Amino acid sequence: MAGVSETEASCGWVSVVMTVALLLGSVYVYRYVIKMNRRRRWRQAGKDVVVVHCPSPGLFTPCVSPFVMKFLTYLRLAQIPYQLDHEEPFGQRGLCPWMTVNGEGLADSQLMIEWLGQHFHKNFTKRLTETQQAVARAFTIMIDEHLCWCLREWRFKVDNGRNLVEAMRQPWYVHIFKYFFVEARKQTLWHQGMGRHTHTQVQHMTQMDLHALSTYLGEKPYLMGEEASEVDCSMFAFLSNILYNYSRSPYYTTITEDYPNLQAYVKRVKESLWPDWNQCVDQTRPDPNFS
Ligand SMILES: N[C@@H](CCC(=O)N[C@@H](CS)C(=O)NCC(=O)O)C(=O)O
Repeated sequence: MAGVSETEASCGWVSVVMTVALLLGSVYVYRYVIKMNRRRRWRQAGKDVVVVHCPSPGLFTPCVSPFVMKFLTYLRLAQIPYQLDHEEPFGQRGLCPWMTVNGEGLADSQLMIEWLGQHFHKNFTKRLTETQQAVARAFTIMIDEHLCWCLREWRFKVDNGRNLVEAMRQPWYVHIFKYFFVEARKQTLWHQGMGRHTHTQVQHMTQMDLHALSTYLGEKPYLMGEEASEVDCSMFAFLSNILYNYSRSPYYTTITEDYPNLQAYVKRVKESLWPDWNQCVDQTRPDPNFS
């Protein structure tokens, strides 16, 4: 009798394992089919139409990610047609934004801008002198690779992601996962290095970056002179991020009180490249006339 029960028991386990394997397999196939369908749709966007993969719009900016804003601003500057996809905001390399163009995927705002610049012959930095090109390059790296981490330090270490969550429409479960997300971002800050400094030190570094931008911009309409170039896409993206999505940070106060030329710059770029700003932000925000 005992032998029969053991056989029955092992048959039971086998069925459980097979059912679980079948379920997991079905989920995998289902997800694969969905993924392939999305790619087919993106390929059908049209020749040379850029599909930008990014999160849904924020409440105050068309996207809370400054790198997405940088990329979208470039597409507008270069007048390259694009479509938005919010279903797969992170690409194969786990980076956001990424793009699909003519069926090919590419990630990293800077690499994408350089690729599109060559493909569409839209390189605005090229018309600058060699020295100006070097300055534009240095400012781009300062913004994307230094200022970016300084701002993240406030966002995650000081503010614990509160201002970020306020800038997006949130399904209820986001508040449960926020803690883990913020802790993971603090780890990233630590590994990058910025998270090892005191907030006072980071605040000083941020002020220096903003001061450098304000000084070099001076009275010019754009960072490199009379016309906008690629570096303005980074600059506009990060400064507008501070003004709209870091409203409780000391950096918001720095710009609005100490650097009126940076504030005027954001207004100018926004008016010229984002006249439809209010239609691009999440329409559920409390005040649609917020500017
Ligand atoms: N160098 C990249 C940076 C992009 C980036 O850091 N994006 C963030 C969102 S704003 C991201 O993808 N984070 C994913 C992660 O840190 O794992 C670019 O220029 O696009």
